[in-house]
Amino acid sequence: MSQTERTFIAVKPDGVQRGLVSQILSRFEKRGYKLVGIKMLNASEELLTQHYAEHVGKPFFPKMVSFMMSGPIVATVWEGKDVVKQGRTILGATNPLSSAPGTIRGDFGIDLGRNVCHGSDSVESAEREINLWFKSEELTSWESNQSKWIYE
Ligand code: DGI
Repeated sequence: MSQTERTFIAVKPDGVQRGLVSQILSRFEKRGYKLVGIKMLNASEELLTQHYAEHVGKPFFPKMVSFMMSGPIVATVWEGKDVVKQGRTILGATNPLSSAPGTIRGDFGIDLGRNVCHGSDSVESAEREINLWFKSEELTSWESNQSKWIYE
């Protein structure tokens, strides 16, 4: 499996407001994944409509977009073997009440509309989301000195 697989992970406005940014990102770092892009931004309605295109028209959509615009988001890109699937596991189930303890949402969330973080759900979504949130020059390519201690 490729060690250059990438995923898009975002700390939503509730995670930023609650001071959870470093705790969320450190779970990915400690697991051994490599951070290749990071920025803090206020997302526009246009960006969020593109990001959540599959949910446009659903009853919860307007409230979700206004929540996502209620404060800054920390957008990140992580690289490593199986990072898309493992990222979703680290985040936990979409609804925090169904998330296992030990996952981010299971440890830090209660309500579905305040689930703290976002993670791409497939390699294809990851590519789409990374291109949506980041310009190519905002992503870095670097060799981690730890990689030989993480990968056999
Ligand atoms: O990829 P996920 O964030 O795990 O889940 P998703 O793509 O199905 O939904 C995107 C976000 O939309 C999710 O993190 C929270 C919100 N959402 C999804 N379904 C509902 C919802 N919010 C409300 N209020 N009600 C829903 O049924």
